Parts: sequence; structure tokens; C-alpha cells
Amino acid sequence: MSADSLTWHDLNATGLRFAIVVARFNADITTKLLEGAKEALTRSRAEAFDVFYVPGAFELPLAAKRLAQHYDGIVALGCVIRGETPHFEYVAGEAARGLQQVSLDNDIAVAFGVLTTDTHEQAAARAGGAHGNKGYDAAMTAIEMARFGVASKAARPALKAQS
Ligand code: INI
Repeated sequence: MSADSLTWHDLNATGLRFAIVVARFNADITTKLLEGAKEALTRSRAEAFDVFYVPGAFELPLAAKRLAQHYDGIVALGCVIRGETPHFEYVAGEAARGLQQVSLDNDIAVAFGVLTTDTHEQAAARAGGAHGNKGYDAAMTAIEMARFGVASKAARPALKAQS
């Protein structure tokens, strides 16, 4: 695995607890994303993970906010398909904005596992199809950033001692 790859595939999640929040909208796709996320957390030996459902991607940020205090990382999964409506922009945009806000406000890893595609076929290709499983990738991202949080807290006393 090269250092410039988005996702590391040999992360150790021992001792870390995760929440997976899944949007039911486009459930045929988000169910596949959920399978991928569970596989990544199981393979990486996460201490625990719990699954929570919300109606659509728009609701992911509030659910993530309510869970933030109880976990080391959150994997947010959804699927927004453009179709022919500007609704897409609002739902996808607010999901992205809200999840980033939850992450920064609560100092917690929140992975953006929300597919935003033009068609159902493109989404299927990214949910266990030709382009991999973005739910798996999102879970690996959550693990990496949760580990980053643990490492950065451990580094603080050493940094203080040097100054
Ligand atoms: N929610 C999605 O997760 N994906 C979509 O593609 C979608 N579209 O197209 O409308 C969608 N809408 C529902 C939205 O997330 C909210 O649940 C709803 O607006 C109520 O707040």
C-alpha cells in the first residue's frame, strides 16, 4: 500500500468504539455500504460498533451529533442520487457540511460515507461493485482518524515537555 493511497487496509482498531449511522433512503445501496463498513471494522478488530438508522442523508448530522460523546469515531453512510431535482444539492450539501461541523465541534472522527452520484448505476458500482465499497473505505477512514486522535493526545505531554 503506497502512502498516497486514500485508504490503508491494515489498520488496527483495537480498543476503539464506533457508531455507524445509516440513511434508509436508497436502502438497496446503503445496505451494501453498511456491509462494507462492518467488514472493515470487524477485520480491523474494533472493540465494538453499533448501527443506527435515520430516514435520509439529511438526518445524518443530527444523529452523528447526538452520538459523538459516546464513541471514538462515527461512520456516516448514505446515498444521494441526483435525478432531475435540485433537492440533491440541498440534501448532499447539508449532509457534508453538517457532518464536518459535527467532527470539528466535537473533536471526533466522522467519516463521510455518503455517495453522491448522477445515477443509480454509479452508486451501485461504489457499493460493492466495480469501484469498490465506499462504506468499507469510510470505516477505514474513521479508524485512521480515531487513531490519529489517540496519538495526538498522547503526544501533547511530550510536546509540552520540550517547550
Ligand atoms: N435522502 C437521501 O438520503 N438520498 C436522496 O437521494 C434523497 N433525495 O433524492 O431526495 C434524500 N431525500 C430525503 C432527505 O434526506 C430527508 O430525509 C428528507 O428531506 C426529510 O428531512
